[in-house]
Amino acid sequence: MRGARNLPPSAPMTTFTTLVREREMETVRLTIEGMTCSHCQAAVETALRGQAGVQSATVYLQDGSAEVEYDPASVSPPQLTAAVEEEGYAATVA
Ligand SMILES: [Cu+2]
Repeated sequence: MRGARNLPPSAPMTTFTTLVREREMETVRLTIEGMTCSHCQAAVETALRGQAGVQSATVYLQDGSAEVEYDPASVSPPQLTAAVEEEGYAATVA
């Protein structure tokens, strides 16, 4: 058939790297001293969750610990422990 296009051999596939800017979250475990009841637990959780860059914070009353998922570009573990200490509990990076 006249006019049929002569298609070029298929060009090598270009790999388009989809840059899903997934924030690189980090997790840190803190040791927290002084929590005695669920009120303490809630206070520490609120303090941690109130920090910019904190994605999630779970406080374990019985363990005296917390697990915090955070964006290292926004907040650092020393800032997290400082936030807990402002609530009146001793906190260290586990
Ligand atoms: Cu308490």
